[in-house]
Amino acid sequence: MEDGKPVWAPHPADGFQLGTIVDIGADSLTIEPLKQGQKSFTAQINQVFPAEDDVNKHVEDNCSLMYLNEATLLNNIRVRYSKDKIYTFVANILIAVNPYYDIPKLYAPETIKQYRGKSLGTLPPHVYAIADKAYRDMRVLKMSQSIIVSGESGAGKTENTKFVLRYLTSSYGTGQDIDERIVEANPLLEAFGNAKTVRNNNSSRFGKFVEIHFNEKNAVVGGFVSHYLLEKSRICQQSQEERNYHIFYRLCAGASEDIRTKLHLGSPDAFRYLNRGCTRFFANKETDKQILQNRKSPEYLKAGPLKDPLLDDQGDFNRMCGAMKKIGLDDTEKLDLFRVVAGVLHLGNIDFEEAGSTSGGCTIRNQSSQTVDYCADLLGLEEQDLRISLTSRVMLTTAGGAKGTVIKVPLKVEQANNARDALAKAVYSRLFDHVVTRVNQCFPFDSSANFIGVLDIAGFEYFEHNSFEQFCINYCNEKLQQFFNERILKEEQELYQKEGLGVNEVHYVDNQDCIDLVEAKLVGILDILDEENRLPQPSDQHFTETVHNKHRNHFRLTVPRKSKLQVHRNVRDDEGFIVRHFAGAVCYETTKFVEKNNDALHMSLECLVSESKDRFIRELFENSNNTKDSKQKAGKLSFISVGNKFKVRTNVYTGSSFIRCIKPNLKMVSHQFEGAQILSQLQCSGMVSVLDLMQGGFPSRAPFHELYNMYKQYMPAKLTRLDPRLFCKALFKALGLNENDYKFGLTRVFFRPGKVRPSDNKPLSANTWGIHFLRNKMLYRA
Ligand code: AD9
Ligand code: MG
Repeated sequence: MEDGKPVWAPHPADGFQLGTIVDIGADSLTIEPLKQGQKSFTAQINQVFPAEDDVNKHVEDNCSLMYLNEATLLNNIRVRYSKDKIYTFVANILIAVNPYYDIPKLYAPETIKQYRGKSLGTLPPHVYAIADKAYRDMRVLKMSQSIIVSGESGAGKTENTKFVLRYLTSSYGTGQDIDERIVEANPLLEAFGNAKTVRNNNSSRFGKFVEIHFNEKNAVVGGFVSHYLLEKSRICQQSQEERNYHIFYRLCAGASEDIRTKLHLGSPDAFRYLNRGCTRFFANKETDKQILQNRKSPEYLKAGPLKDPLLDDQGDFNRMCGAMKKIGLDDTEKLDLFRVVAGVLHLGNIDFEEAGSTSGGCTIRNQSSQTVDYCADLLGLEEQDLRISLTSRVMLTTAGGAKGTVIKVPLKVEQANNARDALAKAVYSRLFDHVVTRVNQCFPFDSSANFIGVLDIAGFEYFEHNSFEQFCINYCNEKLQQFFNERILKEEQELYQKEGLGVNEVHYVDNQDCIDLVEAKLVGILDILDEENRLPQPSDQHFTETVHNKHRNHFRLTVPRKSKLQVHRNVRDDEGFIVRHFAGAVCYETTKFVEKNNDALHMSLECLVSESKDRFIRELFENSNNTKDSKQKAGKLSFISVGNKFKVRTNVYTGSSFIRCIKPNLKMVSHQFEGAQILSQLQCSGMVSVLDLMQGGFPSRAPFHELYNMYKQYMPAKLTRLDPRLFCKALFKALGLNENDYKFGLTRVFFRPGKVRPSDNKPLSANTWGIHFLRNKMLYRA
């Protein structure tokens, strides 16, 4: 950072601001902002970064900037975003900023055609460029590829995933039904697995890995979707201003009169599972406020207080039905799905009250009588069986030495509420599993040569209160971060070493210890939790104490009382733990960890549904190993570990590309760039470590043999007799390249960052011209 040259210094809202250094202290700098009328301030030396000469200029590949640091990256993304250029490369990694509006032609069929078969870097950065690279790599290397899409809630992961699927099926499909089905499966999955949250009106509450399979000739033959961890708690309760899964509201809003009558549907606010979390949605709009005030208005009566002005449930219902038809679901199948959805809604309306007798048990309230009828009818159950199963539990007793006697234990009101909710969660999550299975039947394939998989899972989550769901999601992100570190940082450094470049090592935080803390055999948190679930009387408290006891003094684990935040300090040590993740420390409150880790139902409920008169309901439960298990252990609560199902195997991904999605602002609006918050996303996603590596290293490179093949025809015959490495040396001399800007490895040549920047207003030096020339002529990335 030279005297008087502008630098980027921290700014609380924008991330960075331009200034000049006016004084240098021991470990801090005094900065005078360039903006008129602002006061000087001090900043730590390691938070101040050199700025590019022209801060209004932007580049497609961030690596072609002169200075690679978090400030120049943020500025480059900012300038590009202001021009609707939402995609930017950092070498092979694609950064995608959510525009929150449809940019004209960005995803048009013509654009798809343009990107087909083009090398990375020849056209502007785009999600299509990444999709095409994955395809070409698959074809050339004959190896399956994966694209890992990450970012926080609302950053655009699901939308970009859909663009990848659409691109691959329309560019490399066979033009048959199957291509469309792969795309049309999404509205169905989203109807059942997405919901409105405060962060995203269409938030995916499950993770998915979508594979598109190709035959020997590299044409699309089919697809396969795997899903991870549907958020079950949402089925029974939602936070303020959040909703349950879309399907519930859509069905209420869009079903025909005939179906409404059959399923006894009313407005969404008539159902407990829909009307508890979300008090009202009429957020800011004046018109919506007016509608809300006039509770007798036709709009209000039709929509009910749960109508979200931002969502069109009725229109979405029709679109969803269209998608169902396209993927081949007939009316019977459709009605099967709707019947279960309605059954869950009615189940939620069943209320209990204390029984008058001395048994300590409870009964179903009189007012709920009809609801019980509806629910039993829709789920194919005997009404009396449903009543009994919800208010009592079958247990095995060993009392009086009479081993194995089955007794019925009455449930208290609270226990019956829990049983009802557990049944609702089990039925709905099985229904979701079924939807995924059914979707997979829509694009079957006999055999495939390779696939391209796209991973779309929730990014790192950190709320005021964090529970089991956040624990699983963050663990999964920890694994992905490790995979990213290994793929990008470790491999890059190993390559430098192998090629003998003598580049200083870049340190990044290895998070293996954090992963071990969660998944290690026996002592890992997931195994401790499983062990707890197997105890006769498991408790969250005992589980939490075991975690602390087993990992005293673990660098990654600490007690809530040591938190910097008051809200976490209020959590007792036996009610939670803090894990230091790569992206920050998170305090997990362990209440309900044991319950949430168990996918099994009480025996009585399990038997009830698995013996339903309704074939469809029976099948939902037959297909799970749950039933068999619970029958074997009659009377005992069977245990099916949720946490272990969630253990991620990142090493199965072969060749892989990364898309880092960025949410530009919290308001979810277009044209608003909140610098500080974007910077923190870039830091969390590991992009900053990548830049450090690139700044000290050589982000662009080309194998000698490629350069040789490309240029031999232009060179005198004498030169072409040289071996490719010597040939390249001669070529570079001929082009007049500066020796500081590149390095010869054993098999390829590497270029320094910032040396390939074409300039608009300055004539290209021989050196820049030479590299620029090479860059345009060759596939410059290995
Ligand atoms: V979550 O973790 O599932 O809560 P995502 O998946 O990261 O989240 P999503 O893809 O659902 O976010 O994007 C959120 C919203 O942003 C979408 O519903 C769109 O309205 C909007 N969006 C995202 N990407 C684009 C885009 N490329 N163009 C236009 C977009 N709008
Ligand atoms: Mg999503």
